[in-house]
Amino acid sequence: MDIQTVVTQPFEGQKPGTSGLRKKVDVFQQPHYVANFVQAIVDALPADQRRRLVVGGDGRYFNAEAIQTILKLLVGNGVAEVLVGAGGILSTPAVSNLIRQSKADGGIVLSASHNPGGPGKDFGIKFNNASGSPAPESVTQAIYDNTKSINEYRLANLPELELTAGKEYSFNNTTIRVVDSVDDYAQLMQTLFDFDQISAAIKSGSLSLCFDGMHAVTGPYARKIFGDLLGVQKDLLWNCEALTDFGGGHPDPNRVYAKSLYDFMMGSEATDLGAASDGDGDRNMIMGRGAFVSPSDSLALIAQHHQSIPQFKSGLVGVARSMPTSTALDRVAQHLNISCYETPTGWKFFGNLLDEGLVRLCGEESFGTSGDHVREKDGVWTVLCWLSILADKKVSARELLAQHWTSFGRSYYCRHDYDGLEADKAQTIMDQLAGSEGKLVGRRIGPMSVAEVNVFRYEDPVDGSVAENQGVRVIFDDQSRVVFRLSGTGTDSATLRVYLEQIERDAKNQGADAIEYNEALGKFANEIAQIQSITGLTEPTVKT
Ligand code: G16
Repeated sequence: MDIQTVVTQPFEGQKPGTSGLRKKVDVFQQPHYVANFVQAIVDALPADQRRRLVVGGDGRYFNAEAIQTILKLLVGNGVAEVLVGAGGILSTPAVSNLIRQSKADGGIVLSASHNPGGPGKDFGIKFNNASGSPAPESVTQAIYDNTKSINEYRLANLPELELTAGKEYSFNNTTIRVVDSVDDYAQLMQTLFDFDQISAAIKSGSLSLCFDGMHAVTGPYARKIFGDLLGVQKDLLWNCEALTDFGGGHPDPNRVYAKSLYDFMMGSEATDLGAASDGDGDRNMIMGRGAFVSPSDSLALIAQHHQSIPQFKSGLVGVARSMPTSTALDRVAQHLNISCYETPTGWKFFGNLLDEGLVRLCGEESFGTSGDHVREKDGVWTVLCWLSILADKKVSARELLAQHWTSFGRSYYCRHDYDGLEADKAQTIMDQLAGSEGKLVGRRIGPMSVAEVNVFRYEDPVDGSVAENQGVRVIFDDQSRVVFRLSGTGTDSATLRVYLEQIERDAKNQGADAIEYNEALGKFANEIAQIQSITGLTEPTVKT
């Protein structure tokens, strides 16, 4: 097999963001673009850590072409073994699992997650390390540095490979094995949950689930796990045919983009549990009959009821949340007398805590939750956690929420996103907020007054690495908060995220809608961040 050394030049801006390199698909379609970036990944790996790699993506438009290029490149670089998902498809948590199970040196994940797919839409590539975790910043920086100086890459002259499960190819020193996209992951789930208990509840009619796959990667996983193994009827597994453009939708499971599921769960036909997952299967939305469960509450309730989940029967040890995620988890952790870590946004920051066994459950406001079984957030797993809790407690999700709020107080939580901002204006907002403590301390809104304003800085307790400038926190005297940060996953203009959290401890005031409850705080946030005067925007683009 011929190996060609291809002369190339660096591309501007191949800098990984919150979760890998995400750009418009036509940027990735430029000649050399994918090969440059993947060669930069390979070059960032020490020679003895290129033995076995996993490759898979969420199946979005351009996945199939990019996979073929990556296989040529990995053969060209002499990687001994490559495991690739059938059709080039693996959900993000399934990649993480396969890396861990096969003791691979890492994996290459093709996804732009919840961003839309199709011509003119988004694409992405990221690298996960040997523990299955998105690469830490030291590695993404090394990859970025390589992209700036790259002048050649090595490509094997392979034919187009048919990626059917079970196929195996040998070229020079490389073996490529095509694995079923779902099987290993489904087996893992069966070791973590009591499938007999859940399926008995489903089959007896005492527990029902409606799942929306949003025409994204989890469709086949949902059909196998919820349908074949747990007995959920086909007509309750919506949009489970994976499509390269996600059916033209926005595969982001929240109240706005999973609106049909939201409306169904608020209606008279609702099931006990409603759930949706995103483009690459790591995000989730959870609803009970007539109740939206915010991701922060979902995380806190999973922690509270961890004894209903076989994986966590031996105890949680510790838990972690990203900084903007609500403090509901902290209160449960305090009650359980376990540690609660606060990390910057980005799943990669949980990796060390999980690897060290300091935490077993993590989550983020951005519709992500997972445990120590993989090193990615995991949508299907979260649904199984909720099915386990409901099957065990035999109480509705709505009732569980109400009980939780009565015991721990309710963090009324929502997020206002201001999309389409010019990057320099977005930065001006952040800069002026960072220096605003003197001006803001003592400002009142209703009964609350600003107690502290700070810029979040994280020092990793395991390796001492430091992440600066991870968002501005405005903290009130009753622990309510407004957090500001810039999104790191967009592909064109900047997005300012404003996270609103008000803690209501009085049970009789805990039944309101979170978006409405936080309206005044959202206006206050717009004013103190001077969003209107700097950008002209009086209202956020999206409220979730
Ligand atoms: C990615 C990361 C998440 C993070 C989210 C935040 O999610 O994996 O850990 O919370 O980005 O996005 P942003 O920077 O836009 O606020 P995903 O699902 O896009 O991979």
